Amino acid sequence: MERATRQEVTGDPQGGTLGQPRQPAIFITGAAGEVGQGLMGALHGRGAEAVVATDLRELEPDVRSACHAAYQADVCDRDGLDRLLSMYRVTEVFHLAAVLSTRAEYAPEVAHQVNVGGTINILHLAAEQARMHGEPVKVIFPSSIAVYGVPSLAKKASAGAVGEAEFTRPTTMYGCNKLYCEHLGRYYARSYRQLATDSKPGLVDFRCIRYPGLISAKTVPTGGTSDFVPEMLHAAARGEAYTCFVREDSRIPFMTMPEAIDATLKLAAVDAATLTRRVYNIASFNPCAGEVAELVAQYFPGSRVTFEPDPPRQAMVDTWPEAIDCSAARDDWGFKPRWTLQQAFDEYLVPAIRERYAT
Ligand code: VAH
Repeated sequence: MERATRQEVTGDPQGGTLGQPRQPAIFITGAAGEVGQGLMGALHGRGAEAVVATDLRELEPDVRSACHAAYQADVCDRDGLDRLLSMYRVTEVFHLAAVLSTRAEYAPEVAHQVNVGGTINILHLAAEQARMHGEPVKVIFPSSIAVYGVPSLAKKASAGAVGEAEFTRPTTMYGCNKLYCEHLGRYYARSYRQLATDSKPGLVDFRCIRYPGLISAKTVPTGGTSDFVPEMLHAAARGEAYTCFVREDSRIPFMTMPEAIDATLKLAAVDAATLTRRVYNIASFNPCAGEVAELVAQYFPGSRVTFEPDPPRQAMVDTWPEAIDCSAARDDWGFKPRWTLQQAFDEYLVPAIRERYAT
């Protein structure tokens, strides 16, 4: 088991010396991932608490330079995390480390270890930090539309915008993991060690966003099943042909990475009193793969997209809803999409991806 090793420390590595108050810190796991890189960029320069970033992989120099301290650490290594964070007073955790849905179907037990074992380590760490410092610790957790398991294509077509509590019968290990972690988060927020004499409710302020498929112009997707849209766009921008692994009519909710990061930070910042639930759906648009291919062809006329459905991956996508109801996020904390799909292409995806591949 890889131990937390200090990769590079910028700023005061001790986070305060013995006897002095520990430095307040925002802790990020999975900082080298697509969402992690987007979040690090958004947090950089916000001037809030120190940002302590970790990932199993080495962090890129620009990610390292955007934070107070960066470490290679394994979320499955509870002792290593405890040692690492004993130097800080953790006020907030963005727990992004995960094995995504496609990769999870090749090593489901590893996915369970990371996605569930890692999350329970983070929730435990947050509870202990909160108990030590006398303040609740926010844990911001990305769930996914993979928690849904719509039973048939007919039901998928007729279901309309699906609410948070509907069809939560996932058929993937990743979806099972994420759904269970949503329940774990509620437990740590409301009932943690409820029979213990020193039980203290409210130690963990768990807040969860169910991400749809995410499209980033800056990072190339890996390991996801919703990645057919970003993969198609990046291939076109590189001038490469793309063979799409789902049917043209495959339709699920999506949003751009900047919108997902904005929503995540908004949920993290909002007053807890305004929240009526722990888990929120968010999404911006829900194109089918064929509609995305048509848009890609408009901006990249030389693009060559063919459709060769991969049956098992297609079956996973077919269990995810065409649309999700985001009214709870809208009503509780003012979530609203920034772009339609066309606007996203015009104002973010195409300009940013052209710049990415030009340099
Ligand atoms: C995945 N990007 O493809 C994730 C997503 C809907 C699935 O959460 O695994």
